[in-house]
Order: sequence, then structure tokens, then C-alpha cells
Amino acid sequence: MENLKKMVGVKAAEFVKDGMIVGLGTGSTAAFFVEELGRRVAEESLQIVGVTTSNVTSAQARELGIPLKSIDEVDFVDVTVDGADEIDAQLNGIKGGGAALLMEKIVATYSRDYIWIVDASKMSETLGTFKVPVEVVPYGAGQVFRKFEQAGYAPTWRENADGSRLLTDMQHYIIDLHIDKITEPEKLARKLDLTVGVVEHGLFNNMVKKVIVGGADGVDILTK
Ligand code: ABF
Repeated sequence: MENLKKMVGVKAAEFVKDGMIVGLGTGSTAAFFVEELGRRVAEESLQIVGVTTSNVTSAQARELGIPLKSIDEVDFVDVTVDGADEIDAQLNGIKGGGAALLMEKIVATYSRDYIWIVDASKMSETLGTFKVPVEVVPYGAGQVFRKFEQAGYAPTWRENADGSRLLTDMQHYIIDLHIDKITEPEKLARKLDLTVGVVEHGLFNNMVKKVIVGGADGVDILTK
């Protein structure tokens, strides 16, 4: 599996040219992409500026000598490459398994090209195998949780290893929704967007432009 992740991470780096501003995603697959960029910065003097999507990615980029700017220090991002948790046949996706969905969606929003890199296990006909993370402000989060229970979304709190409630980089909670078949992800996204106290959610509908999938017989590039 690691070799598939490395394969798609290296493939995605081919879309990065000198002088680009690059959104650096989160997760183990995106880490291979960032590692490949670091190699090219060191060995080929690739000139880029990185915009990160989480504290974890920032730390990795700094270690690799990739110059970083915040999203507000650039006019736009040329290309963002990120992982995903589940992708359906329409290339809608669920992200946020790594609790970085808010910063990931912000950077993706200001990216001219937006690429997901996944191993083939992430591809589904319909979303729902993976939980839908919903980022909520702490004040009133209990009320939001109860609303989700009443809606039949089988919510659970995202927790740290010690059982305490996880706080995201932006100091919010995450409530994970367990909905078996999400046949209308845009309809669900609208409901979540209209729920007071919800900051953002892990449904990334109609956003990605390319999906690079690593499977047993090589790399596939799906385009939207
Ligand atoms: C991140 O990548 C998250 O949105 C998503 O949960 C994660 C997937 O990580 P991995 O590539 O390790 O499966 O962008």
C-alpha cells in the first residue's frame, strides 16, 4: 500500500513547475508528495512556495526546506495536491480523517488546479463507507450533536487517544457522521452548511479537478 501512495505522490509532483505556489495536503499519501517536492527542491533547485493545510504538513515542509507562506500571503495557489478518505464515481469526496478538513478546504478553494492522490481502496460507487467529519465550534456543539442524532446521522465525537475530545488546529471539535449511503452529497452538504455552529464539513463536492489513483496495474488519472 505504501508503494501505491508513493507512486501517486511522485506522479502528482510532475504537475509542479518552477515558480509555482503549491498547496501541500495532509495525510500519509500527501506526505509522499511533499517528500518528492523536498527532493526536487534539494536536488533540482526547484523554486516553489508551499502553502500548508495543517500543522503536521507545515512541520514536514519546514524540515525539507520548502519555503512556506500562509494562504493570505499569496493571491492564489497554482496547484494543491491532497489526500482523500473516500471518492465516489462523480469525483465527489470525503476528507477530514486527518482532522484538517477546514484548512484543506480553504486552500483548495483558492487553488487553480486541485488534485487528489489516493490508492484504489479509496474509490467507491457511492460515498458512505467513510464517516463524514463535521467541524463545529465548541459553544453549542452538544446541541448540534443532538440535532445530528435526531436526523439519524449516528454522530460520534472525534477523540484523542486518551478519550478526550480532539481540538483541531483551528480549535474546533469534530463530530463524525455515519451515514451508510450518501446518494445526494450536495443535498447533505447544504443541510450541514445551514446548521448553526457548523464551521465546515468533509464533503468536498465538485471541487477536485484530477484524481490520481494508484492500483495494482499502475496509475490512473481521472479528470472532472
Ligand atoms: C487528508 O488526507 C485528509 O483529508 C484525509 O483524511 C487524509 C487521507 O490520508 P491518507 O492519505 O493517509 O489516507 O487530506
